Amino acid sequence: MYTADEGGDNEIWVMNADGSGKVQLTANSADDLDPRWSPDGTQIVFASNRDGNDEIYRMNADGSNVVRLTNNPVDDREPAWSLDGASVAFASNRLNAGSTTAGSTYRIYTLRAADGANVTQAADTSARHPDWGFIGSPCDPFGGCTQSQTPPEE
Ligand SMILES: [Ca+2]
Ligand SMILES: [Ca+2]
Repeated sequence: MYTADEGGDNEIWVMNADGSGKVQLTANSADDLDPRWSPDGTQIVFASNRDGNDEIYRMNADGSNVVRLTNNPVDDREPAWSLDGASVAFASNRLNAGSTTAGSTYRIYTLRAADGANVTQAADTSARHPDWGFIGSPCDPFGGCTQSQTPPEE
């Protein structure tokens, strides 16, 4: 899956690993960016400014059934599914989880993937480009790496 600007704005496409079978999933004059697969491969989250500013959206893997998960005048970008598919982390320049006022920095928030509810601030620190860690990883999704990563002994 990738984004491409072929006429003034970005669209989301999927293709096979060998480059065959290209399918365009979005078609509009706004920027559609940052697509990420759901863990089960059935849905995609992405960011788009189709409604005037950056919001988080979810759609089926074939581009159907687009659902807007955020709705506010601040920037919401860079979504990433949790490993259980229940939540989406994203970067926003809102002042705090409940605010619709833009601040001076981006922080990481999470919301419920089903409907965009339960917006929660993940960490009170300037951050962007969230992703989730795997269980057993030495790196917490938001807290950084807490264990030293030494090579396994022979
Ligand atoms: Ca577009
Ligand atoms: Ca927004």
